[in-house]
Amino acid sequence: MTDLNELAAIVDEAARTGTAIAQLTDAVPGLDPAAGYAVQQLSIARRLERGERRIGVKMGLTSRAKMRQVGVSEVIWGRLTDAMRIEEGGELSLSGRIHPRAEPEIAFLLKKPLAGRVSPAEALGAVEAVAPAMEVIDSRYRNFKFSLADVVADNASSSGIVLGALRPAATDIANLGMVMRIDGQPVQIGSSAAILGHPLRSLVAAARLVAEAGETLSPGDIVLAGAATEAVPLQAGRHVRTEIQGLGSVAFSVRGEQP
Ligand code: 0L1
Ligand code: MG
Repeated sequence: MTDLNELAAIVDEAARTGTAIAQLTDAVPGLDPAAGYAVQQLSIARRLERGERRIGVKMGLTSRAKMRQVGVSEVIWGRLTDAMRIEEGGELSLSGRIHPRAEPEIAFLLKKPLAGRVSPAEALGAVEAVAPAMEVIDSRYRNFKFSLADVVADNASSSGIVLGALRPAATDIANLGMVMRIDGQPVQIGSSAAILGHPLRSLVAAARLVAEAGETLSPGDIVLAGAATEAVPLQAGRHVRTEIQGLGSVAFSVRGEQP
């Protein structure tokens, strides 16, 4: 029988030390997505035991561009902790990261609990504010290659999040132009409509998926809605900035000298 605790220790250690590992499914071909979520939960529990604090959840693979990029075609979710926060305008350290990529996102800040099957209107009623955001993903698997169960076990590749200024929840986020630039050059251009047709649908899906795991989204939680475009590899010394029409911008620099 597979020891899920052992698998959780493997992905946790890979994330903690920035060490690439083989896919868990190479050794455990029968690992399914449900077991992957169990591994994720156990690996995050290890982070919480080390003193990290849960701050919300991320939704992953919420756009066709993302699904195409990694060859997995299901929306997934992962857990966010305070150790993943990058200060707006601050620096991302490459230390402890393997092959990080950035992607443009929209974030929700919640003011009410949310869980289970909810309508978009109910989901919106739980939102305190929205913000431009970027996620830094860093699959712990060699060459960013994984199956659905692998990526779920690896906390949906989460590694860092940066949030811009909060905007009122009533801001229309249905179809906002998004441009991500590296050193001023556009590297990804998209629309918030690429996020499941409307980013609010991602919050609806988050409420359903956390409830399936016996959890609730809580007041004060951040929910990253998922990327509108493909993710872009990061290198030392680069400046990364995303502008979202009507929402403002969010930026960070990657620490170090340009190669
Ligand atoms: O946030 C995301 O969409 C990432 C989900 C995991 C797949 C990947 O590593 O790109
Ligand atoms: Mg993402």
